[in-house]
Amino acid sequence: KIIFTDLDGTFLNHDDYKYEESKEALEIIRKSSITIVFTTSKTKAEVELLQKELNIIEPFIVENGAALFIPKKYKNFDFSFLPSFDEKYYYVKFGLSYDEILKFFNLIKKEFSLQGFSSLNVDILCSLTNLKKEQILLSKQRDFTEPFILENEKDLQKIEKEASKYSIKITKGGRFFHMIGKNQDKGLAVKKCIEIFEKLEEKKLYSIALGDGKNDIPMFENVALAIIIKNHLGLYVQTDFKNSLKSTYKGSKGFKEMILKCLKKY
Ligand code: 2M8
Ligand code: MG
Ligand code: MG
Repeated sequence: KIIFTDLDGTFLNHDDYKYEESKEALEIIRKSSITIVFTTSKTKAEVELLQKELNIIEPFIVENGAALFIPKKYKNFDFSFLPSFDEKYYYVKFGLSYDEILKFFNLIKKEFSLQGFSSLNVDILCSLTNLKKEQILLSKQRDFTEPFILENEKDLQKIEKEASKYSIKITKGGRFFHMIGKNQDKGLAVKKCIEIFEKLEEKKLYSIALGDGKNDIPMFENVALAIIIKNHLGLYVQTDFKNSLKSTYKGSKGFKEMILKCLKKY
C-alpha cells in the first residue's frame, strides 16, 4: 500500500495548521510500514520542517506536483536510475523553474493587480495565512510555482489564456491561486511515484489519496481509492471518480477518521 495526502485542510487543519489527530493516524501507518507521501502546494523547505517535527523521512511531492523528492537510501531501494537533486534526495521534476514562472507573473501582474508570494511581505503573508513568521520564510523559499491573490476573480479566464502561451496554467488551493507549469499536477507526480515503487517492489501497490481541494482532483484520478476530506467551508470537492469516500470531519480529524476506516480492512 501507498498513501498520498494533501497537507493544508487535510493532514493539517485549515485554520490553525494543527495535526494532533493526524499524528495518531500516522502511528498506525508507520506500524504497517506503509509509505506516506505528502503531496502538497507547500515548498520543499516547509515539508522538510514538518517531517522533522513528525520524525519521519518519506518521499514527498511539492508545489502542486512540480517535483517528487525521494530520500536517498529510502527503505534501502536503489533509486540511482533517477537524477540526483543533492546529497539527500533523488528527484523527478514536472514543473518549470521559479524564474520562468516569475518572468510571466511579473509581465502580467500590473495589468491584473496580482500579488504573489515573491512580492508580498512577511507580515501580510502572516495575516493572510495564519502562519508564523518562521513558517512564512520557508513558504517563500519557492522553487517552481507562485501562489497569488487577484483583485478581480473575473480576470481569471483572461489570465489563463495568457498563461497558456507561456506553458503555464492556474490552479487553486485553500487560500491562493497558484501559477504552475502546464505539464504538472498532483496526479502526474502521484502516477510516477506509484510507477517507481511498483517497479522496485516488483508488485502492484494499492494506492490511496486524501485531499480537500480542487488541486487534489488529478491525484484522486490516479489512485485506487480517493478520500475526499470535508473542506473548511463544510463542502466536498466535486469529482466523478467512482471509487471515493467522504470524511465526516474536516482537516486532521477527518484524516484520522478515514485512515482508521481504511486500514482496519486490511
Ligand atoms: C499556499 O498553499 C495553500 C495550499 O492549499 C493555499 O493555496 O491556500 C502555499 O503557498 C504554501 O506554501 C503555504 O504554506 C500555504 C499557507 O496557507 O499557502
Ligand atoms: Mg488542501
Ligand atoms: Mg494543498
